Amino acid sequence: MNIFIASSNQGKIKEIKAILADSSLNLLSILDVFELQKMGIEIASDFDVIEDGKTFQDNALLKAKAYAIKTGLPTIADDSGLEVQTLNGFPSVNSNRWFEGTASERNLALLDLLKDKTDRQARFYSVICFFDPKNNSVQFFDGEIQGKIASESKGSKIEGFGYDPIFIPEGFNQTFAELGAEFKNTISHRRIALAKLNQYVLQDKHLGQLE
Ligand code: ITT
Repeated sequence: MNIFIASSNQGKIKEIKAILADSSLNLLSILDVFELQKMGIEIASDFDVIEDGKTFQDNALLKAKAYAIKTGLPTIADDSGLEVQTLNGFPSVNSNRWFEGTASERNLALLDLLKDKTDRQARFYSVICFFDPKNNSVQFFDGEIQGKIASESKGSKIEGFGYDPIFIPEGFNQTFAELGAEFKNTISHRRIALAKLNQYVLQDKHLGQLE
């Protein structure tokens, strides 16, 4: 069962593949150039979708639909972000866009916004959209993980992407980057949303639609 991952973020693609490694799904992305070529699918490595939706759901749908139309494959897209309580949920859907610079520069900029704040509560939120171009069916699955923003960036040279070096999941005292991808993938917002997706596609009544 082929499913395309609608993402240009290599860290995210790697996580989605790792989380669903034990499922029966054959996951493809822009990185699988040869496999796609064999299937007669051409998609540029810089294929881009303008994410101008107001919500995670809007943007997840925009991405899933665009890649599904391009590839002809059932497609999943993840739209996700970090929401910091004392900043009224900022940066939320703009997590990848509010600051121009590298991920580590952005992490430092966020730490700077929080430098005098004692309330460090935050959450990661993910919405996965599943779009099947055969019948235009759309499904959404979500997941969240609560935690706090660290006082400094830690573990950036170890593993992870984005805000992983500054996010400490609830119940732990190390950042996601320090805890490592293998562990992160057992508890993350993305894991929770993808587990729901996996349940959905494995139900008999949906199997017939996917080849
Ligand atoms: P695609 O849209 O191509 O999938 P993107 O990185 O632009 O890639 P989003 O629009 O969903 O993806 O932006 C989500 C941003 O939120 C992401 O770039 C990270 O900065 C942050 N983020 C989301 N989940 C994260 C995680 O598990 N660890 C660290 N940062 C995360």
